[in-house]
Amino acid sequence: TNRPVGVLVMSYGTPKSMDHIEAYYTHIRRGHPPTPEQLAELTARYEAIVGGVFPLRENTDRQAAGVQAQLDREHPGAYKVYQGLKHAEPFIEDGVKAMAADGIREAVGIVLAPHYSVMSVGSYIKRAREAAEAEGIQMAFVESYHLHPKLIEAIAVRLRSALARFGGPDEQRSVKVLFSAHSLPERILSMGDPYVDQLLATSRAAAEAAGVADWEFTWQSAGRTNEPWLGPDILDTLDRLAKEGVKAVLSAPIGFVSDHLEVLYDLDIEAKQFAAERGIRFERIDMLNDDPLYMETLAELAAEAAAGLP
Ligand code: FEC
Repeated sequence: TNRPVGVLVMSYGTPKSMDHIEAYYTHIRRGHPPTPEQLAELTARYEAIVGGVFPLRENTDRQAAGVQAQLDREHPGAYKVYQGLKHAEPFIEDGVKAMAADGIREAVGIVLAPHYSVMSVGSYIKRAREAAEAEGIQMAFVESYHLHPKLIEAIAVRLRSALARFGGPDEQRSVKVLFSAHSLPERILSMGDPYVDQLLATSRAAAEAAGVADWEFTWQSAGRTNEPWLGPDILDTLDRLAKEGVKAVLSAPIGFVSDHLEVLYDLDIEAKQFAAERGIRFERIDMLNDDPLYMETLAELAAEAAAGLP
């Protein structure tokens, strides 16, 4: 039979509307509803960025469509793309059920996050694998793609064009590039998790490709829990850089691929203001969103994973 191979494109998910923030937050907290204060605080952050539209949803939709279009160009009719979200509808399990309803027997899964941690990508894969087993679908997964040459090139292009905003070569040389990613609880270190090493490898490769000599890696968006999270946080890093006399920072949040809350609020509003208070000009590279090089990266990886299916 010539059934297409399913491609489950997985992403974090965002509320459908302002009314859905509580349900979304409760899901992130594994079923524990937020306090009214926590809910109000998160709602205020969304209000600051969205104006009624949740950009992550549109970006994930465009990325899924972009991967389908790229696969259709390379392998007409061979693949059908489905979406599965971690914390919102359509959930990962809904995506797997949709494949089963269409008669899909073989599928690959890929996450819209290039770096593997057992606490991030690992949990998407676990849920998809369990759902696929329940539906009798054979499934293979892309675990990470943090050094894919097209991904690195896409980031390098963004570094170069953002650096040009600061001025000529002399001004650009005085810019500190700050790569960042979502922090995770420190206990991943004792689990032998590849997350930190993969993020540093992406940073190094992208800096080299863009000719950036002066860079650091820092964390962002740590959760507000009692256990320790990976640091230093970007705000602490900015504070230190200000004391060292740095006047210009280019933020490169390579752990993320889309415009969404952790970029549009945590960086563009919170970190930018914090930097300004310390006399630092703070700019950010554009996110990948549905950049053609990124779509090609995902399509190539999906096809490679499919080739490994039994
Ligand atoms: O724009 C949007 O609506 C969604 C933005 C968003 C992205 C995102 C990505 C990652 N997270 C990761 C880990 C955690 C851990 C916790 C956690 C909590 C939140 C909360 C919000 C939120 N995350 Fe998220 N994350 C996004 C949004 N995240 C909102 C809850 C309020 C808050 O703490 O700010 C802590 C959970 C707990 O309480 O136990 C851990 C990781 C990523 C990047 C990889 C990926 O995209 O999957 C890792 C986008």
